[in-house]
Amino acid sequence: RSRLQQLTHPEALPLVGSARDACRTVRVLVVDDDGDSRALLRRILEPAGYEVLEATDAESAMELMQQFLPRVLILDWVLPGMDGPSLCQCLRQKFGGRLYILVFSAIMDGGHAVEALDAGANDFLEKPVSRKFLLAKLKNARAAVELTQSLEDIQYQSRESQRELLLLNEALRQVAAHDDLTGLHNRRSIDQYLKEAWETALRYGSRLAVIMLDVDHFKRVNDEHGHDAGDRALCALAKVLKEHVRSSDRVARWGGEEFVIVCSNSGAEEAQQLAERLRSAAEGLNGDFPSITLSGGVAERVPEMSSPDDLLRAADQALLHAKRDGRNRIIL
Ligand code: GH3
Ligand code: MG
Ligand code: MG
Ligand code: MG
Repeated sequence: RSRLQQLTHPEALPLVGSARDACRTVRVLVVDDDGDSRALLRRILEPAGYEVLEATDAESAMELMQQFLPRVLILDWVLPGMDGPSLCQCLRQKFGGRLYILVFSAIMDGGHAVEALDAGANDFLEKPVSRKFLLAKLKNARAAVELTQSLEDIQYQSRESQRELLLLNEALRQVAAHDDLTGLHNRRSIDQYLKEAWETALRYGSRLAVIMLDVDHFKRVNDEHGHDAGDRALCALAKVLKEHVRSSDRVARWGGEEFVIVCSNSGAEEAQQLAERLRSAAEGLNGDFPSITLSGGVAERVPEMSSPDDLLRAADQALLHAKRDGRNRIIL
């Protein structure tokens, strides 16, 4: 593909420079192969406060468009390489409503004018042009461009506030779903998650298991070492739990020193093995906190159960057994 084809392709090259910067002073791109004609326009436009860019053909025009994003374009209708209508259409397609196109021609009879407007031009000018007439047309162009700019600014701002709102919302959702001390999901979050996992298991007939863990004699741990030391033990435990589970398992702090793990696509035996690994890892933990042990109950969804609560109750029953049987153990 030629350079010109590359540049004029609607999806070619992202815009360089931001559209927002481009319009502080109105930049006008004059596209004309005739040097005298360009010089004349520059002499009129610059003293009137316009920034003038010059191109001699379609290719350099597209290059300058990419680079400087002028908002107003004065386009000579007869150009080498690519004719006025094609360039006009292509510019309109690529830059949309943010570009004001003034077609400039020595033979602007009715037919040409219609052709220019059809190709997407906003207005046209006849050569030779008087200074007054040109500036009047440019004033119009400027007003149109500024209006478009304001609309773009408003759209930009509303997109920005929407984005901020979404981020804030997401942050709030994160805070609402997590436990402050351990960073694990909290009870509300795991409740919701379990409901969804339950529905999925029902729909696909997949297995679903739950582990309920409780720190043994934690009241005693607190009494002997202080509440802060107890907190550090809970945090260390939470970290271990997170590190040991698969990505399809979800760990949550269910209450004070109780944790729940929802194991999707796991049967009772698999969950029991995981619980056992967790129990053993907790037992082996040491650091700047009192040592602890865990009791755990495991349950799997069976057809007799009618809701996630049944599953949780079954895990809680098993946990109770583990406590009664002497703690630091997992019961299925
Ligand atoms: P068991 O083996 O039967 O579970 O005995 P336990 O002492 O662990 O059970 P109990 O439910 O009687 O006591 C739980 C204790 O956990 C009481 C409470 O002070 C402590 N606890 C709950 N939440 C926190 C917490 O966030 N930080 C600390 N440090 N302690 C907590
Ligand atoms: Mg020409
Ligand atoms: Mg407890
Ligand atoms: Mg306990």
